[in-house]
Amino acid sequence: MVTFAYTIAGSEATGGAGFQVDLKTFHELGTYGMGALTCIVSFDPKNNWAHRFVPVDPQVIRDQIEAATKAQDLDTVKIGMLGHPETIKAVAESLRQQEWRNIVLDPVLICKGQEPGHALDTDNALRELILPLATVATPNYFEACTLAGMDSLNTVEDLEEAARRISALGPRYVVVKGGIDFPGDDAVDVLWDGEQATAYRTPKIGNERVSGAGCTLAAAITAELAKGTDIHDAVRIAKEMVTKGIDARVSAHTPFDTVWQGAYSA
Ligand code: PXL
Repeated sequence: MVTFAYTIAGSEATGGAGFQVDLKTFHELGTYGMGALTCIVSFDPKNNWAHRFVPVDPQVIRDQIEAATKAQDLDTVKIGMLGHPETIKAVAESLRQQEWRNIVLDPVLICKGQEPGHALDTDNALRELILPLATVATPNYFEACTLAGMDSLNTVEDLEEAARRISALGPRYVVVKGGIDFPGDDAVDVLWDGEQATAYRTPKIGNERVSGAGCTLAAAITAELAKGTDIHDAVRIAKEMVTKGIDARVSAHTPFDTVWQGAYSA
């Protein structure tokens, strides 16, 4: 039987992040990927690869979600970049049309190239309308600080505290990704499962950001949860996939290398 994994996310035209990464990850983990586009990001090579951002019309987002959810009985969805308050309203409304077993929110907050005023509205709308619907949230260092109201995360206990605080805003499970901003030699992710925290550690691979790592992690958790994998195993598998994908990263003319999802099964 085929397992479906669904994403509601933005296109990043170079293939390094967003919707493209979600579909590649879903496929790599043996699920049938489907999705709705929320926005189109085209980096500008003439301007330091700055983000050019175009939101998709909210009605077109509703239409896409209607088409997919009527075509298949979907129960697991990943939410990636939304980027605009009207987008967030449309997605929240569409999500409330049916029951979901898993709503995995990668709380992509600000994106370079967006206006700060806009970003604040977007952050607030995400916190108010989407976070309470999520069953899993996967904030990175910056997003965890913002959502948890903490200035910095310096210890594993800080990662746990941030995860607990974000869980209180809605999602039962929270994975805080320490990434390269977290001090030390390890890339540390902490899962709060509502009762206890589990830390997942791998040695950092270099000290440069790799594009698509966060998208890959959240999409892999989504695919695994869709297949019925327990959250602890889902996070472990997802981290393994990201680690292999960073090890085998693809370089580009953009400022960042990107994760190679195909390295997982290769
Ligand atoms: O990595 C965050 C992200 C998610 N989705 C889209 C993006 C980016 C970053 O560039 O463009 C569409």
